[in-house]
Amino acid sequence: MAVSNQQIIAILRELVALTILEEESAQAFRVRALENAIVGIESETRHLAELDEKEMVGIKGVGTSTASKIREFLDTGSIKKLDALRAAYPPDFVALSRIPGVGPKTLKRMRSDLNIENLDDLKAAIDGEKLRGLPGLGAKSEAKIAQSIERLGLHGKDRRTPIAEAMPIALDMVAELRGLKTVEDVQYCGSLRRFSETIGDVDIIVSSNDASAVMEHFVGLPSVADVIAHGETKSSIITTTGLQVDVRVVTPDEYGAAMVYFTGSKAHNIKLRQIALSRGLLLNEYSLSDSETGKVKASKTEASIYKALGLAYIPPTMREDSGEIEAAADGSIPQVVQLDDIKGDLHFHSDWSGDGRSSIEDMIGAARDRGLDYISFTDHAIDLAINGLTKDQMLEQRGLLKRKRPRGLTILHGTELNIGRDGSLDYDLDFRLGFDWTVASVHSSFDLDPEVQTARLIKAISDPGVAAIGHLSGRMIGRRPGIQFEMEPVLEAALVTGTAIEINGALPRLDATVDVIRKGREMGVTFVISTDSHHVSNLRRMSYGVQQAQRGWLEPEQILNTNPLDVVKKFVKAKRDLLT
Ligand code: DGT
Ligand code: CA
Ligand code: CA
Ligand code: ZN
Repeated sequence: MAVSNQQIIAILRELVALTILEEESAQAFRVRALENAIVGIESETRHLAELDEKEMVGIKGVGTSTASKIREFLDTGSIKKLDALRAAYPPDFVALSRIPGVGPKTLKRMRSDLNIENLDDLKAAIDGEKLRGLPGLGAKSEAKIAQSIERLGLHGKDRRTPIAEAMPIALDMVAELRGLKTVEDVQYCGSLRRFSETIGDVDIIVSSNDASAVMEHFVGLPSVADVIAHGETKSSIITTTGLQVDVRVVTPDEYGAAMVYFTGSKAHNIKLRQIALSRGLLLNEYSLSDSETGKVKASKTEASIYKALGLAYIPPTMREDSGEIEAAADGSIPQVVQLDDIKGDLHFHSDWSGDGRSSIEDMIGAARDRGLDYISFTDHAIDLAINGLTKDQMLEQRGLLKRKRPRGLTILHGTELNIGRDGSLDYDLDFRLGFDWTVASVHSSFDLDPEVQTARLIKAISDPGVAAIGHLSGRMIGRRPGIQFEMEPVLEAALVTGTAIEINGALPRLDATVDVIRKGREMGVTFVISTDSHHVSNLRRMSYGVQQAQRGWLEPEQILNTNPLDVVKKFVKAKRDLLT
């Protein structure tokens, strides 16, 4: 099967990460060239595999050197330069570059002066107070690096992969396997299907009567770096990015039972098996059967298995043994939000924002394609360096949007405000009240004390010109821990002022966190699920936001944008009436 653009982007991303190490700078010319190429290819609708080098160079951002590397990859399955870089910088060493405070120059020094090759070496150097002796570092930066390691939960061999890195790889492999003629169905399972923030390994289940063909194809995929096991019905590989993927092939008859088993969680499975035993049944990865006669009661679909166990169906995102089985048994399990319930998107950028990458027209087209009833453009407000819009630009945009009347789609004019260090906001209150919708977010000062952050958030929440708080913690999973704040007072303030808390569907964010959603659900806080799209390809994040909401057991009634537009407008007005 042809190499997909997504696979090429993955390879280029790896090249970027390794080139930064080699050049000792993220600003180096070669790094920028590769990054520009990635941006261009992300917007490209043609298959690169079908283009020659000249046509590739025609894509915005793609230079001749990158084009020839892509061609080399397509022709030979590898790139000599990349192979050399991989040899020079093994995955354990590259992993160190993800630690905040460890730049490429520091990393090189650590290696040359202290022989640091992996996390264990680095920890030993920190314990021995050796880092502080390196040029440019001191006791303070040593402590900061130690804290980053602690907060990110990077523990040597059991390194976990952020969902944002694992998901595209899994989706790609699922698509590859689905393309095989003998494959009836494919599903990624395990922690990824439960939508965990970090993934140990990816587990893929394939329904097919021709296991060996599936195995053969799988271990030969271009993103495979190492084959750990290649069996008749199961194989394990390591991808070029260092992620393990297990694939198992089952017959169509066993598919449902296998999905239940390999989706887990383990604790959920153990409880299911106990329920089965109490009913004289046996549950394993092949079927649910009568423990005495062996007669199969259910196996083809997950739904049939839950039903035969006397349980309501439990969505994968809820299978954590946190009360869902008991709730499914007594009929009290919440009917959590589904993608179909969502009517609009209220956090949406265009290329008027410095970091936006699609035009207003293209973003409107994408929203219509998704069948949304309403959107609110929320380009960045002035205080965000480089990216933000002046008052005049905002007014110009408002006028322009007023003239657009796409059929079936209502366009609101909003903005994404920046919550300053002290909770202050962009523009003045009158100007803020001129928008139809506003989302206010933290984009700076991540390291303040929790009391200060709490007061900061509450101040922003108390502003009548703020309809919602965007990506509440500001975290980037696996890269930045996000602000620390006291959850209850913040949620309480949102509740009493009538301010929505966003569930941001960008995979690196998934913010609000599950803890916040569960607590807010209990308290009766209103949430809004948003994509924070900066490009037409980002609209798929709505499904990720929905899955995050499901993990918090959230029902559509508590989510603002499951409602028609007039309810959204009333929500904004009610807060303004209350506070002005
Ligand atoms: P991960 O990979 O660490 O992010 O987490 P999972 O949940 O994907 O765990 P993994 O890959 O070890 O196993 C996939 C699923 O297989 C797991 O969620 C439940 C099932 N499973 C694995 N080992 C056991 C076991 O010993 N007992 C039971 N009942 N289920 C298991
Ligand atoms: Ca797994
Ligand atoms: Ca596994
Ligand atoms: Zn945004």
